Amino acid sequence: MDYQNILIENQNGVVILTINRPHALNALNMATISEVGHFFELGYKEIENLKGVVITGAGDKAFVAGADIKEFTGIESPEQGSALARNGHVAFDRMEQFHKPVIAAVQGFCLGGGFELALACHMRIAGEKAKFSFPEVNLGLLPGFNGSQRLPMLVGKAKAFEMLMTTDMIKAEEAVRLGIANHHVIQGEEINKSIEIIEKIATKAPLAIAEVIKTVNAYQNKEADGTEQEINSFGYLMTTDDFKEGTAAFIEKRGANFKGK
Ligand code: DAK
Repeated sequence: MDYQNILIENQNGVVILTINRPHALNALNMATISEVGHFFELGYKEIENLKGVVITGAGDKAFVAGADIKEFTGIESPEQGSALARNGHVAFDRMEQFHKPVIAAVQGFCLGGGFELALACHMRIAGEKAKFSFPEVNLGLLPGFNGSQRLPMLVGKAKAFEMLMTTDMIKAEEAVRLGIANHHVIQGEEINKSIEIIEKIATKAPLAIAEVIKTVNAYQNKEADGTEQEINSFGYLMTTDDFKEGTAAFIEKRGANFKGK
């Protein structure tokens, strides 16, 4: 497949997958999510001696500044919204279940859907300018790609509530303290550190690594209603007036006037 929104670079068996939409701070539109999903289903098979994947964003300002807010229009029913969320779940789950290590190299804003992308990776390396936040409630939404379920696994329920409800930004050092990031590094070293970890893992038994990935993921897969709840809540919220107001306010660069409807 010819990718339009992501770059694939093979560095001695380590793939650097770059979300390449710097004009929109690498915001994830649906096409980008499909391309990421395609790479983890089929695209990777073209890489010989694949050791692992580093996911990063183009430029030094943002890893990914969320889902593409300008694409948030035309949703008429909760079912349509939920279907979109489900597509994202499929792509991100495929990445989480990938049999080789997948590491997010986060060099700047890591927001909303971008934070969800990073949380679906097996590990995260934060540059000193990395900033993690879930701003969805500013737009009248909640995370739609399983972030509401993955975040509390790392930080616990109370901190997850705080982050999801206040939208506060978490910096690199605190991200490590909270268990969101594995390491923080000086700016510009995120990819190198990720490659170093993947090269180390590449010296271990590949089947064992694949089983470690399956097993640790099984701990997370609790068949909880939380995931269904998120999908249904997401679909519902996409049809509310507050959601329309939140997205319109962003696009028009003004404050939102929410009505609770
Ligand atoms: N979407 C679209 N464009 C974005 C964007 C985004 N998320 N973030 C930034 N941009 C664009 C800006 O509009 C601007 O474009 P121009 O105006 O130049 O054309 C350009 O990137 C540069 O951004 P700024 O001028 O705003 O840069 P600043 O340094 O001033 O600010 C910022 C950086 C990161 C603080 C700011 O850009 C910002 O607040 N961005 C939005 C953050 C945000 O709210 N992200 C969305 C979170 S909600 C879904 C599933 C999941 C989700 C959605 C749908 N489905 C199943 C459908 C998840 C939702 C989210 O991610």
